[in-house]
Parts: sequence; structure tokens; C-alpha cells
Amino acid sequence: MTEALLELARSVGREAAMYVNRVRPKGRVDVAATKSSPTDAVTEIDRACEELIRARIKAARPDDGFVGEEGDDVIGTSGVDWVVDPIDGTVNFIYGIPMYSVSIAARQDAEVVAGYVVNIASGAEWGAVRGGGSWRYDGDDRLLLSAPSVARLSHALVATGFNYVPEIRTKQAEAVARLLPHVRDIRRIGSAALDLCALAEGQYDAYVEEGLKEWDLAAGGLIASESGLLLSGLDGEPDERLVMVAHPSIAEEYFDLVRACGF
Ligand code: LIP
Repeated sequence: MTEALLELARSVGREAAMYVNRVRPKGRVDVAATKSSPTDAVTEIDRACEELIRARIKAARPDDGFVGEEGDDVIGTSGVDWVVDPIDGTVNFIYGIPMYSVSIAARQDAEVVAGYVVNIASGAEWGAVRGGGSWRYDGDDRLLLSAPSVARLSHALVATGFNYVPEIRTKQAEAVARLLPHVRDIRRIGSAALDLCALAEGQYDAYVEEGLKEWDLAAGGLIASESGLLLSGLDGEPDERLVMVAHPSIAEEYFDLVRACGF
């Protein structure tokens, strides 16, 4: 069942990425509206991409639920829900920075069981099934991912992101300033889904972000956890309040440091 859900996510995700690439104009993309703040932008292409994904999944599995960044929630009857960010990294998409993705996850009885992420600009794809590992796709081959250990916390390369609301950003910037002297360096690419895939690939050692929505986290979080990384919230499961990710070799020390820095 989970393999079938993943294959549907990949098929729909690839079609959505091809659609976005086909319709994206040269230069900057027009902003259609803003949400939580004047810089929390959405484009007509975000909305159309989500509609395409909704339609394809509904045609294949009409009794499933759906939670998407740009549209209304659909309550299903099958026990399977889809959690979708049609374009994660919208600001990058608007500016033409090639780090934006389609993120599609399937939840069964409220637990994410399959996740798929594709970098729309590059075509790079990642997938995972719960208990079945995570991988980068090479055509139809699966290059299994195993996140590397970290010798010491001070050598950790940390990815992060910032909320769109100025008051929250101020607090986040102060916390990052406290964190920075204790780690190798910080990276901020602007797509949580791609950050989480990069962690699974070993391109970062740790991650912290406040304010992630479930559609930012669902697919990439499974890809990261299935590569051997630990995910945590401030006290318990990762959630909108806080998402922390690290390799077990530094996780406890890193999570304590993040809390001490005031995230
Ligand atoms: C983005 C996240 C990113 C975060 C941005 C934004 P969006 O999602 O993927 O990690 O730092 O502020 O929330 O809005 O591009 O779908």
C-alpha cells in the first residue's frame, strides 16, 4: 500500500513540476496575493499547481483526504490523507533562484507513511516510505540515503529558515546569532522540503526552524528520518512551534543548544 501511495505521489509530483516549468515566465513571477505578512507571497502558479495535484489524486483515490497550502482541507473516508505544498520555496520561485520544490506526503491514520519531493528547477527527486528507507532517485533506481555522523557539534553545518512575520523574525535572528558561534556555519536556502532532503544527503548536519506548516515538513521529514536522522520539537514531536533535526551522534547536545539559544 505505501509503495502504491509513493508511486502516485511521484507520478503526480513529476507532472506538477513539469507544469510549473512550462508556465513559469522568464524573470520574476508576479505575486497574486500575500498571506501572513506582506512578504508571505503566493502566485497564481502556486494555486494552479495545487489544483492539478488535487485533481490527479482525487481521480486516482476519490475517498482520500487532502491538506494543501493553498486550498481548503478535504476530509476523507479512506484513512489516507495527502499533505501537499505545491511550490515550497515560493520566494525562490518568484525570484528565479533554482531552489523550489513540490512536496507530496501520504498519511495513513495520521502517520506519514510515504513522502516525495522534487526540485522543480533541477529535476532532482527524493522519496521515502516509513520503515523502508529514503533515497534519491536516479531514473527509476533508488540511491539509498544514510546521513553521516558528525565528529563534534562545533563542526556541524546547520540549515535554518525564517518566518514571514517581522516580530517572529526578530526573535529568530537573535536566536541564530547565539547559535552561530557554537557550530561550523549556517545555511538558509528558503525551502524546508529541500533542506530536509539535503540533510538526508549529508549536505547539512543539522536543522532548526520555527513556524513550519505541516505541508513544509511532511514529506521531507520522513525522508530525513528514514535516512537515520532524529527529529524533535521543543518538547516532543516536531511541530509548527519548532522543528529540530540532527544526526544521533550530536542530536542530544544540539537540541539542548537550540533550546538554550532561545528558539
Ligand atoms: C517556505 C519554507 C522555508 C521557510 C520560508 C517559507 P513556502 O515555505 O519552505 O523553510 O523558511 O519562510 O515558509 O512559503 O515557500 O511554501
